[in-house]
Amino acid sequence: MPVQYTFCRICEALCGLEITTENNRVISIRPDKNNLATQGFACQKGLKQQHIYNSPDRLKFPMKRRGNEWEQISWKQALTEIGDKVQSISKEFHPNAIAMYVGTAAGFSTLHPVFAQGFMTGLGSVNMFSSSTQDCSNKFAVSNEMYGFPFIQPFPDLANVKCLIIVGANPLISKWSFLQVPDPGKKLREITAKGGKVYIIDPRRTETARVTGEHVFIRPGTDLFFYLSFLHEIIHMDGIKTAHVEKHMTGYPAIASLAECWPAERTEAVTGIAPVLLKKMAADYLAADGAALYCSTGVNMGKQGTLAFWIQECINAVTGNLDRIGGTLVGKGIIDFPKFGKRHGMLTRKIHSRVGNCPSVNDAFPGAILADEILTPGIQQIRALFVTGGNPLITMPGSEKLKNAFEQLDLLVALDILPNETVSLAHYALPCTTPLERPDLPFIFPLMLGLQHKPYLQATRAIIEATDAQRDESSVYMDLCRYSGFPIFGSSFVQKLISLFSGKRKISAEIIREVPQAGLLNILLRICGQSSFSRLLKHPHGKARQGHAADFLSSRIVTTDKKVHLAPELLLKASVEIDRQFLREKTNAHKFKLITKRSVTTHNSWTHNYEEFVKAPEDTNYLYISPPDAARLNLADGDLADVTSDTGSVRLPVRISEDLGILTVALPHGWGHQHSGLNVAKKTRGVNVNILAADGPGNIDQVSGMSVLTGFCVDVKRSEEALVAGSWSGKT
Ligand SMILES: Nc1nc2c(c(=O)[nH]1)N[C@H]1C(S)=C(S)[C@@H](COP(=O)(O)OP(=O)(O)OC[C@H]3O[C@@H](n4cnc5c(=O)[nH]c(N)nc54)[C@H](O)[C@@H]3O)O[C@H]1N2
Ligand SMILES: Nc1nc2c(c(=O)[nH]1)N[C@H]1C(S)=C(S)[C@@H](COP(=O)(O)OP(=O)(O)OC[C@H]3O[C@@H](n4cnc5c(=O)[nH]c(N)nc54)[C@H](O)[C@@H]3O)O[C@H]1N2
Ligand code: SF4
Ligand SMILES: [Mo]
Repeated sequence: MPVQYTFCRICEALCGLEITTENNRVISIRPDKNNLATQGFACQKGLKQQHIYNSPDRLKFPMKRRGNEWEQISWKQALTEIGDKVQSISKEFHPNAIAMYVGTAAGFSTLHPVFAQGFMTGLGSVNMFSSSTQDCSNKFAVSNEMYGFPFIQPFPDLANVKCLIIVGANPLISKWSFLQVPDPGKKLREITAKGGKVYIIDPRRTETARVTGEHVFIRPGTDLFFYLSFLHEIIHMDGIKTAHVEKHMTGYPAIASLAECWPAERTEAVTGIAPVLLKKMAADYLAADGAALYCSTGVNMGKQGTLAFWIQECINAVTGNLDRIGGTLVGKGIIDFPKFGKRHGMLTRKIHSRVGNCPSVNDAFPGAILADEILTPGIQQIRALFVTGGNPLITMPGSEKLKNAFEQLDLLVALDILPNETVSLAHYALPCTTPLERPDLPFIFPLMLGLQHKPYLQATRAIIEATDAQRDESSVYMDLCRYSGFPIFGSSFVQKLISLFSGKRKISAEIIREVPQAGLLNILLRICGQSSFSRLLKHPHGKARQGHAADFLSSRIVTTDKKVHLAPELLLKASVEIDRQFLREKTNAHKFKLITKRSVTTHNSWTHNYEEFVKAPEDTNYLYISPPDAARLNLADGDLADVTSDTGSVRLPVRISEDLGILTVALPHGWGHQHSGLNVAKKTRGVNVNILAADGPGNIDQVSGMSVLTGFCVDVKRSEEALVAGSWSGKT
């Protein structure tokens, strides 16, 4: 049976896979021991992904919904009807009346997000939304201000770091974010085995904290105050590399004066971190020959995610740890992307939304205003929405309002592989190929930003062919442009050229066009000065690239004065909120706060349709609560609790866990599948946590548009409803 090598495109670890196929079917998936970077590491999701794709629920043909009934239609009918509707809405109202939401799965393909953007550019609509404002826009917004381009993201040099402080990340489960690190547990153990220090700052004693390092509890949503005190203590410990700061940075006095009011003794009241412990961490950080602070979604999704990340980056910079071996490094992609992007004005456009006047980040608006953009009357009111590789109904805040808004759309089109909750409300579902059915390169972070522990490049061909009418998204967007009467990227030349080289495929009675994906990936590689796609395929386990170097400050920073801007005006202006936030935290100190929690086999909202991943008792999400809090509320394991926020209320069973801090409850997201076309997931009992999260322009981070999905206040009480035969009503 033929064996092929590829890499997984579900999460950022991009694990090398060895896949055996027979008659165009995947027989087995094993980790590729010889993959240059991932060396035999892979997780259950990656190794069993074929079962998710082979589900009888898989979208196979374009589908049109009439009421609750779905009808199979031809591509021609789908494209004609959608194209006509796009044209009429655009003409009658405004191109901005047509919007798009790009989900995470789109980001894991090279061509999908490019062609999705090409469709929107061709259409002339600025109403782009993406999952970034649910996980990381704060990082893009800060980097744009400090380093001159959003896609400059320093990452810890794990091979050499001597003191690593991880804040709000759980790499053992998530496999890191903004850095490709397969087998994170091994990497972390290697740091401590060599005598290095690892601290994990998290409201929950996580799986990562169990592997190695010292766990430090923090009250959710207070990371900014931890960082401010850390900076304060470092200044008082004489830890600033003054000459280095003067040479490479501007704005130091402003951040020093900001940190001055926040000694560890003051912030303990909200963070719960004892001053002696915080000072010990700061001392360890300064003493280390190479140290790094790293944060991820636990910080990003909090109310102060932007300011917190800003201060983190300032600390790494002023202590001389930014751009040094053993500190944080700035990777190199296959092209100098910041320089290229800056020259071509990419991703730095500053536009504001119609509702709430919110700024765009990376040319996308905050997801949390999408419902209001649909519901607020006006010529540019959103009337049509394309959802591509995402499931906003489950993953965005204010799910109930969003559902109501989606139901009012004149046109909702979803490009997906499965009939998720968003698809259930769509007028048209367009079936797409899975990662195993398309050729590809690693996604944008490793490819263009060099966010890789070990730099290498890999290409893959399609492992199997699509069996039914599924198409890759770039082909679908090319056709959507054609039928909507405008060229992709607004360029007739590009549209004609790609069409000229497009192949043809027969599906049932129709002939459809296929974009030359490998050819386009080849052009991308060649423009970036790399060897061809077919040559790269000759390295099935990846091809090594040059190692990382500490040459960012000396030669690659793209601010106009070539210096790191420690105190950008935009962030300083936002910092006036800090005092008020501190008071709010103090006032709310007696309330429960809700945090996030991921598990190995669930990936956001979309791997719940495979029996093995959701076998009872893992057929629901649970509310994790500490033993003292559970005792106080008279809750035993399995009892039902009602969790209520200002926005909504959910009911679910509790699991008592020693790992939670006091007044902290953890609630996994991605559940609430009872109304989808996913026949396995549908039977699961979990609830959608985002019913509790608030949407709207007043509830987002004003600089980055980030939704607040962790660290917000909730009320928890024992439910009056008894658990009957393992079921409950879910939403209260
Ligand atoms: N409360 C709370 N909310 C959260 C989070 C949290 O921690 N807590 N996490 C947030 C995070 S980090 C993120 S990134 C967002 C994710 O938000 P989304 O991107 O909206 O959600 P996903 O569940 O990842 O949806 C991915 C969809 O893509 C489909 N898909 C998979 N592969 C392909 C493909 O190759 N092509 C196409 N066309 N579709 C494909 C899947 O079937 C699924 O429907 O959610 C966020 N929401
Ligand atoms: N198995 C699995 N892997 C995934 C995903 C998945 O859903 N499942 N999703 C993928 C995606 S899209 C992303 S973006 C990445 C995310 O990768 P990570 O950012 O590592 O995400 P999490 O595992 O949710 O880790 C966040 C941590 O922050 C903690 N936390 C919550 N609130 C706070 C807070 O206020 N302060 C602090 N200091 N900590 C807090 C949580 O307890 C948790 O341990 O993971 C990716 N990998
Ligand atoms: S960790 Fe799992 S899901 Fe992520 S890339 Fe590796 S195999 Fe795929
Ligand atoms: Mo994410």
